[in-house]
Amino acid sequence: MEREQLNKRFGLPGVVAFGAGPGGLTQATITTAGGTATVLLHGAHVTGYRPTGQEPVLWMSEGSWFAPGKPVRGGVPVCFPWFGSTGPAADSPHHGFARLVQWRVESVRGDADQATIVLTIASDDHTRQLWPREFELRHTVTVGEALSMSLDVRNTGAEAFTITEALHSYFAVSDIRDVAVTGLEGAEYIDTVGEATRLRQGDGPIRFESETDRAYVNTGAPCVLDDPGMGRRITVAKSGSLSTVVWNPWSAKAARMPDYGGDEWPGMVCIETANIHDNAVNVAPGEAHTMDARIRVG
Ligand code: TA6
Repeated sequence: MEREQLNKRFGLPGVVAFGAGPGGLTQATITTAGGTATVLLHGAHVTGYRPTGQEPVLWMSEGSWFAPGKPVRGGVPVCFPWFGSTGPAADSPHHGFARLVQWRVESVRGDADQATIVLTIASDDHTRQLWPREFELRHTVTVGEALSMSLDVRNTGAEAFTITEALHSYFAVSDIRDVAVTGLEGAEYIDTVGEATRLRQGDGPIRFESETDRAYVNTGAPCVLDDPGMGRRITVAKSGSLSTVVWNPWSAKAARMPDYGGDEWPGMVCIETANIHDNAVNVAPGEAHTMDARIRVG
């Protein structure tokens, strides 16, 4: 649907407007008293969130691609129907296809205090080639005092299916070497730097001294990102999610990524709301599953 039609049908004057975003991709800009956010129809990708009076909460690489069929490096990629390289084929797209396709606007609602956009995709000939299952996927993004995201999958086919998924949130930080993540104390995790190893988080916070790529499992706990350099704490709460991924590529891996500016790695950390590994989700025909993330400063 063209932007003019989107504004006519879904625009909320002064609150939700559709326009050309980076790379000319259609983007919803959501402006409320509590904060602003931007969401691409490409991948239903939240590219920015800035609470009023605060620095941007989400990180975006200067080297990110913004093109149909390409992943965006930053914001909140939607990883579905698989996480990482666990797709059905050797050439399955990393982190699934949901972040690579154009989503449709289903609805917009709200007011100057809080606004919600609902985006959706469903199985079609393209997705069936990648994953022979029937589904509807709905991403509900609410902006106000917090950024709330709700990823709802419904099995519209006759066969049960199992998914892994993530809201792969990239957070802006002063310097990765000075931040700490709490909330995962005592949780079991799979360290995927080098050979995958199962370990257990001690009773202290997660601190970062090198490439870090950990999938914490069987935990519904909220996380707190403590960033003294920016003088803020960011809380990542969740429901319907039993995995949390914590990632920073560090310098060497960052330098190898074509869509990641080489010297940007100190400025970000991913805290991803997920269901992966032990926490893969089985959805019976006609059933649905919802995973929620709620991000706020403080
Ligand atoms: O969430 C961590 C991770 O799985 C890392 O291993 C790294 O691959 C990252 O996701 C980014 O993946 P992408 O496909 O977006 O480059």
